[in-house]
Amino acid sequence: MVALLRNMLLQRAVDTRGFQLNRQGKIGIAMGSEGHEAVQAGAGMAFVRGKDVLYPYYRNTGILLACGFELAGVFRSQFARATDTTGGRSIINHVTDKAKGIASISSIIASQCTHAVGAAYAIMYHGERDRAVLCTFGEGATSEGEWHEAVNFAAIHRVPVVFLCENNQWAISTHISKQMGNPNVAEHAAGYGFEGIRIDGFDPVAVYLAVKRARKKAVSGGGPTLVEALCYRFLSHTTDDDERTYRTREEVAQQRANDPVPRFERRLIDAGVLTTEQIESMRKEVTQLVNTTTDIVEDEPLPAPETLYTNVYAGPSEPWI
Ligand SMILES: Cc1ncc(C[n+]2csc(CCOP(=O)(O)OP(=O)(O)O)c2C)c(N)n1
Repeated sequence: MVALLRNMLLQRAVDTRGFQLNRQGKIGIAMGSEGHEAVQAGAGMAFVRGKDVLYPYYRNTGILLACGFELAGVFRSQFARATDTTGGRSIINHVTDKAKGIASISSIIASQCTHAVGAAYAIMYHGERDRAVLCTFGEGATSEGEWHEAVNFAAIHRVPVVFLCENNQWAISTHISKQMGNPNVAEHAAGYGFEGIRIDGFDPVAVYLAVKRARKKAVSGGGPTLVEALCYRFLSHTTDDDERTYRTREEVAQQRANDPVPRFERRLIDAGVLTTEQIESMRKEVTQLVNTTTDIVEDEPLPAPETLYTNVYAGPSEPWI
């Protein structure tokens, strides 16, 4: 419970810093995940380090951190430094860490779903029993053909994958009502013949338990599960977007009233797990960590101009799985 809260506080501190750095003109763009903290902390905790493979999407800093990705790596990507896992050549958050089972993020919405299913098929093909793939995406991704191809293939071949939909109701300015005829994403799984469940994405424990159960099913040959976690994006899609142009202040305020971070803090205080003072000192600790890390990474070198064409064309490569 304490680790879940720490991850949630860290996500929020990273988010806040990203938006500040962008406004200071230090980074090109920032993508906030405020409102997704509980989904990401819970799902990350269900991920088994050293075994599982994560196919994340761009709004997943929290899951990356919860799966063991280095905090400095997040800022190396934001600052586009040479030390970044892509050598400072990708758009922010498109990091990767093969040793930790964190696959590279693809900007093409839903393309990670086919990649994830391919990786899960490889795990099955090699007869590996206690490994699963966690594949995350927003509800907007479910309108893409590639999403349907991925879930269909996964269902037919019963591959060990957990699909986690972070349903925040908005795909940039497109509301879910303009995205699908049936706004219950979990129910879409039934059409493909596998289980879909809908959970409260503002509750990290509910997410942890659902993803953990789906993982257990996946590794024991039970095939995929679609976990739909209901959450909300409190900030703009990115710093290049202005959410005030397409949604009402009332709607945002209503969702804010249910903010997963203070809600989980209150739960831990009420249960006697932590005191208000302990939470405050944890908040200070993560903020300090973010400040120090930002300073260190900012001083790291930018990619050298002569590396401009490095990794542009595929060379010899090793398979992920
Ligand atoms: C195939 C494709 N179409 C459109 C885009 C542009 N785009 C980037 S993010 C985004 C919204 C996706 O929304 P959703 O999947 O709900 O995730 P969220 O950002 O809300 O977490 C779109 C349309 C893209 N990157 N790829």
